[in-house]
Amino acid sequence: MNPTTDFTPWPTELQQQYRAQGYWSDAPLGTLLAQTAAAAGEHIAIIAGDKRWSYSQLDERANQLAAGLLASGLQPGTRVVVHLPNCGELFEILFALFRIGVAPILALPSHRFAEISYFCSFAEADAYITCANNNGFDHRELARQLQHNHIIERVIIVGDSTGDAEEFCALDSLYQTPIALPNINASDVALYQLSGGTTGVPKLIPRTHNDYYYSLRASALICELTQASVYLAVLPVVHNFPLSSPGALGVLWAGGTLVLAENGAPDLAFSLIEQHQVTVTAMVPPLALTWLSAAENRQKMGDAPKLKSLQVIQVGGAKFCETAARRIQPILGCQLQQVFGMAEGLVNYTRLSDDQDTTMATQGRPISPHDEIRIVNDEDRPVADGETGHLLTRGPYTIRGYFRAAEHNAKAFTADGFYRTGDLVRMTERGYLIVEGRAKDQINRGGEKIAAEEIENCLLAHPQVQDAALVAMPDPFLGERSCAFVTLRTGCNQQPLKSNELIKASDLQRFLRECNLATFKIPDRIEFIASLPQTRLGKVDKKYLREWISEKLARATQLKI
Ligand code: AMP
Ligand code: DBH
Repeated sequence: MNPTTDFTPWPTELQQQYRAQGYWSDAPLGTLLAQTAAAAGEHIAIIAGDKRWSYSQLDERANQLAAGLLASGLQPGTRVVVHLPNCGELFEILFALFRIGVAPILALPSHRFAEISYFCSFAEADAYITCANNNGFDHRELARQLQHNHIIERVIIVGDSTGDAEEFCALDSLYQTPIALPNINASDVALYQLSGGTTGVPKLIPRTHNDYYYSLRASALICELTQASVYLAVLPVVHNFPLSSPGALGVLWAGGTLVLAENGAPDLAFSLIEQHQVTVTAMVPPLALTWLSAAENRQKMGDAPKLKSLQVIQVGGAKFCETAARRIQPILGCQLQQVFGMAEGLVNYTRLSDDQDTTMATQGRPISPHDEIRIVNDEDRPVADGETGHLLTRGPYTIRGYFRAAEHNAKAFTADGFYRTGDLVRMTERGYLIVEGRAKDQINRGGEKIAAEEIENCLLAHPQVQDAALVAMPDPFLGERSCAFVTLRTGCNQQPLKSNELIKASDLQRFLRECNLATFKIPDRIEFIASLPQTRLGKVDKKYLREWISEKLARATQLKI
């Protein structure tokens, strides 16, 4: 543990203020479940497929697992990588870890060897907790590779670990008689979220018990969750949005029911909504578009989905265009709530009592009266009221620094602790934010964030690639897709590689796939060019590249019409 770079604390004075204001309650996240279990033990906490957990069962299983994890040698103060799809066991694991003071690094189900091996080694994780298989991907094989390369020793498998008895530990074998658990300091890191980032490698976001608990509790209140709420998780539930805004943890705090879906496919989701009388769900804009057209099609066929119970659909992760936003209520029969958040902290919501125009045309306002918002120009000076500028923020649940990233932190935070979100926003007179664009070097592919530099570095590892620049190109469904501009080494351009082979976009895409990256990061399109255009300052002119590709796509669309 290196306290100076692992975690950047809030200034002492502010810590005291956040406590005095009641934001930080000094209750560790493990107590969230104990409290609801004490109040409504028999109420159903989680439904996943044909499995059910009541609050007392979940609480008991978390305690048994906490005992087993400690007995197996995990030490408080350490970290583990958790790599799981939406399943009930995930919550037994999370609460067990919160209760023993071991912080999970929440990898996305789409992450592959490149990302997972990096998290394990960079964070010096003590275990990799995963499942056997998900979506046709063999997680045990990934685990074997990690062990084989001495990246991790201890692997814990949820579900079928047969045949691997010696290398892997079955989660099932870890449930033991509960024991007294260590005292947890709520100012310590509870979990690590991952940043969509802009740098060569994803950044780890340390979230403390105090700040995360506040953000999910306040979110649950804003979203008016109660014991009667039934929340359907269709996005990967480890992501900050469906985990805490108010998400799975918010609904468990409120004593409602969490229904886990493997994905958001309309047929599956619509039938879960009807079956479990779901009241609220959260999704990214492309999924909302998919639901809209699926519902319209089914209505035309006289087979309208039965969504009566659904009161609220939250949409966030990327900008939801106003025309689509206005279709939610008429077609799906429920209210829209826009959510503009970030795993680093700040979350904005339109409120359920807001007027139509605010809900349709803004991305909401911050959770907390003590979220500080600054909108500044390129020189860090405040813009005039209502003008667009860079969004900077600090507050009771926004981090002050990434994990072990001193150099990056110096750029990502101002000297007085504001996080530079990289978003371009303007504020309405009533304090609501409208996202107008982005200054960070990132592609937002329908809510999935791609750091340009990470992919450019991978492309540069190809022997024929001289230089590469990844930019966003417009897409009617995802909002943005990624396009890589590539220059080839002298002599490679259009030259046969081997016998009579030309280097093609698909070769580079295959090369990237072989780098074992999450699939959403593979560029959707590759353009070979003679040289990358430069700005007067000698940087790659990405604005020019974005405009170039977007005009090319527009011309192609016109030709088709
Ligand atoms: P991350 O830092 O990876 O958690 O991603 C958070 C980023 O997602 C934000 O800084 C925005 O760029 C983007 N984002 C999230 N929600 C919205 C939204 N409702 N509208 C526009 N952009 C969003
Ligand atoms: O995109 C995000 O990261 C996000 C979106 C909505 C988020 O972290 C959140 C709400 O909490």
